Amino acid sequence: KKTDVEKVLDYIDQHNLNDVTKYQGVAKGKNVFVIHLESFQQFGLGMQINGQEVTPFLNSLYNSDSTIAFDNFFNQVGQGKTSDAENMLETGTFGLSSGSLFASHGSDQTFQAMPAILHQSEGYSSAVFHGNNASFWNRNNVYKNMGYQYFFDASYYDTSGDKAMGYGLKDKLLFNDSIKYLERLQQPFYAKYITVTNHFPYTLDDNDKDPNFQTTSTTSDIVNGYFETNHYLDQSVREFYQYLDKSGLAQNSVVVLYGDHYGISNSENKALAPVLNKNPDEWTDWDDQQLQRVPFMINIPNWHGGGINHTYGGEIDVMPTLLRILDVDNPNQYVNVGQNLLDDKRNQIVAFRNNNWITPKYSRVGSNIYDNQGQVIEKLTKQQQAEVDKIQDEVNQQLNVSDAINQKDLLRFYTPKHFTPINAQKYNYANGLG
Ligand code: GP9
Ligand code: MN
Repeated sequence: KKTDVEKVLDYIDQHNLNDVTKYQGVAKGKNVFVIHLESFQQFGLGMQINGQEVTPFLNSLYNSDSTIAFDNFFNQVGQGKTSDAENMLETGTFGLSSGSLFASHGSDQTFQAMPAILHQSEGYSSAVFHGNNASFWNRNNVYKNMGYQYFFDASYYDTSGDKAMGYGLKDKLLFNDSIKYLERLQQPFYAKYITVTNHFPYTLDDNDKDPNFQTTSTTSDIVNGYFETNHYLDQSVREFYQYLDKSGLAQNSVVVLYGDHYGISNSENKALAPVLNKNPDEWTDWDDQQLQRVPFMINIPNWHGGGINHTYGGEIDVMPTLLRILDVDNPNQYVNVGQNLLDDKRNQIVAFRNNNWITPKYSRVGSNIYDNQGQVIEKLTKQQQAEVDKIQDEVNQQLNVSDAINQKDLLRFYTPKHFTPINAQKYNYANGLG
């Protein structure tokens, strides 16, 4: 009888891809910036409102040949929202089927996460910059178990007066006021920036609004506000890139940008549909699923050879992908349930936390199976039924293996050959010394 760990390792052996792909090592040894674009969905990219691009800078990154971009990349978060996205990107496992893994397990979970892997295998230092309190989503405890050396939370910035909004320091200030800490980090570093301004209910102080950007005039303040905070977020990232260029950091860095989950919930569909040139009366839950796309971009300044990759994938696939573009040794020794986005042997099955899924051919939303044009397939042929059943099995297995790892904290019993288990006591974020 196999132990739980053996079953997990068997799954990973047959599910992980280990081909050397086109971009293997393309960013080896570079500083890694991870920019978490809060609540930013793919449909914002390329959108024009009243003749103005909503996110001109992100559009330029997306279309640049210095960027490997994805247009069928989906968020796969559960109730843990931002914290589920962080968990997927840095541990290669899903959040929980309910609640937040960070909150319920994070304080004493055994992680073998990206900051620790990159530090031990490639000598990276690591930091998170986030304008909210350290205890939100239990991050101050989780990050120590992930091996983050530094966590520059709200206590490191001046958040007085109108400098903070909603969940913390406004994004333009986060990128600017964190520079004095970033410049102290030993290179190469892995630095994650978690933005907050583009967060429900998407309000902006008047003096943060761009007078040249005229947002939509739908019946929903949420929808109208969303494009304003999208635009603000875009300006924040542009200003950060100006710093990267001026400081020379752009030369030896790779910038990973991703949207963490949807921003507009389907309660606003009536107002959103016309903005997307859709008829609100024809909107189905297939359309809702289509909007679960979020941007994922790997931008390497002054490098050429990128392009838009149409593979179907999601947040669970980011870790195996980054391990390869950074050329980390023997990437398959690190437990994750994803598949390298750059490997064309991928099964292109995107599992959602609620057991729904999407592939290039079909998608399942609740009790409906849709074709890729959004038509419900009322009567599946035997052949289609067999295909759909196989996809569902893959989805259930991927989620079950992930839940076994997290619910039973199985990494206590498996340590990669050259990995030293993390000792959380080593980290003290209060005075910023790792
Ligand atoms: C909280 C911020 C927002 O610090 O990350 O989190 P979310 O509400 O998206 O989970
Ligand atoms: Mn979020």
